[in-house]
Amino acid sequence: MKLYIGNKNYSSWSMRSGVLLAAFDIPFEEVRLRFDFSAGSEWTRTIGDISPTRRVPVLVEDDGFAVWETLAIAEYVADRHPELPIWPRNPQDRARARSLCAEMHGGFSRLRTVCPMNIEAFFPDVGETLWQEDAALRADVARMDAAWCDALAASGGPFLFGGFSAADAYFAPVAVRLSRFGLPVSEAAAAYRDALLAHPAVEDWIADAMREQDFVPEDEPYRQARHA
Ligand SMILES: N[C@@H](CCC(=O)N[C@@H](CS)C(=O)NCC(=O)O)C(=O)O
Repeated sequence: MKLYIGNKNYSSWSMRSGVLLAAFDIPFEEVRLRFDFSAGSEWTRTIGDISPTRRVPVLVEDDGFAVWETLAIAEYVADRHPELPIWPRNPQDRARARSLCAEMHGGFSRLRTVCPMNIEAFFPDVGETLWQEDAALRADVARMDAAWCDALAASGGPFLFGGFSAADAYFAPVAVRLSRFGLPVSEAAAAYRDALLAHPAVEDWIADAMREQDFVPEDEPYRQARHA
């Protein structure tokens, strides 16, 4: 099957699906579509044929069956691989993991808006100013910190439900945002952030993103050019 993704540097939703498949060693072909939304670009010419929402990620089976939306991709992959603990095995842990993914899917909007993922760039000054001035950002991070700490305390870590699961893939881009913007979190949350960043599937994604060396103005609220 193929996983269509956007720029690895910017596409947090692509990262969730890509990291999930890689973490569980599920074979797939990665197809990158550069975020170039101009008329005639590869993205503009092809995205409508691949994705009904014109968004990535999209998982496409060899027979053409497509699954879009990150949460649906995680569920589909888990259905296809019941032998893998993509979701925690315990029903209550599984429910918690799904709650956290759903919360991530629809929530934390301030964090997502003001601290967009940009793997190759570090904005500690921007992060510090945002932290001082933006109460909604602080509230998002506080809620995330509490949710992580509750799960880690119950499981004993190092990941939210012990071993790596779909919930951790969901928070991998958040670990990047926290580190790139230097946002403060509790000790336990910081250890989890670092465990996420050190997971081989996350490290591989980050290494690929660093190699992209691309600049997409639409995804760059804090830079006018690379290395600016
Ligand atoms: N809810 C969707 C969000 C997907 C999404 O917003 N993808 C972004 C890239 S991270 C995208 O394709 N943006 C292109 C556009 O908005 O035209 C999911 O979970 O997959």
